[in-house]
Amino acid sequence: MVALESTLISHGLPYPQNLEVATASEAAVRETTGAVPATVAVHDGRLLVGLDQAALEALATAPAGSVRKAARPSLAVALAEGGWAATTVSASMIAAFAAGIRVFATGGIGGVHRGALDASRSGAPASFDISSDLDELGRTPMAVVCSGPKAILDVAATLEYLETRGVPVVSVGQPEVPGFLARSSGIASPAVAGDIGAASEIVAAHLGLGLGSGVLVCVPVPADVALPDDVARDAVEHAVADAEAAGVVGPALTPWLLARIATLTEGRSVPANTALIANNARVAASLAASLAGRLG
Ligand code: PSU
Ligand code: MN
Repeated sequence: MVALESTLISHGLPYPQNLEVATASEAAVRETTGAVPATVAVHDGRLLVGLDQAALEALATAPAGSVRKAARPSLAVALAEGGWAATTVSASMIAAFAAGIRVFATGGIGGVHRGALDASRSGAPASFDISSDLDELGRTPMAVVCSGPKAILDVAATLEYLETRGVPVVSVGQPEVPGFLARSSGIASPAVAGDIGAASEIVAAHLGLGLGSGVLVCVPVPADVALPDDVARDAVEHAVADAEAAGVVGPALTPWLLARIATLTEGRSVPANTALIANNARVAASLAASLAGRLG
């Protein structure tokens, strides 16, 4: 089984690309013989692990603002209030782990936002905005396949936080941590695996230790759709400055930045984002296949 999240459907990408990528990710998992996808969401008080096509469509086409974003701290509210909620990495990990799933795929994880730890250039105080995705990785023992922390973040601080919380970060096929929409973040990866087989050895060893934490497996965006490093960096710098000027904070910040980057790159970020998500689902399925029968 490979779990998939739903916030990227409802909050991360525009329609119809969000529905296309949700469908393509499920299909990408099924390319591996025996692998089964399970997209996670909340509906009318129930935590769903596995959505049918009608549910994916409901999430993808819901009017803006009508679907909650459920993370570890907001999951109870989402369950109690009814209706649809999309689950972030943290809430999806909770649900998937409870269902016995040990491999999960997303686009880019949340992390330490820029300006979380120190005052910004414009004088705004430190926001302390650190995604609950990071603590979830520190406490839920499963493999999370992504294309690195989202480039909108303070990637170096995010990696330090993961180290503190005991989360191995393994980049596949390159010495640098992937840069989400770009191939490289420019930061050396704490650990490197030559291929998925080598990554699965590390995942099996880590989960076998019973330390309680998860492991982050980072796969770069496919080269044919990757944004050039400088284009990605420029768009991120501008988007972060614009968010600060617009006063966007809290759970709204990540969706706002992703939408702003799409505008600033004249839509070029969207094919990169959708391709990396489906590719990560494909990689997660082959990781799950090589782990099958090896985890307790
Ligand atoms: N990856 C993407 N697009 C997204 C997200 C991840 O390619 O929209 C979502 C994930 O659900 C992640 C969330 O858990 O953004 C992080 O939000 P926050 O920074 O508010 O914790
Ligand atoms: Mn946050």
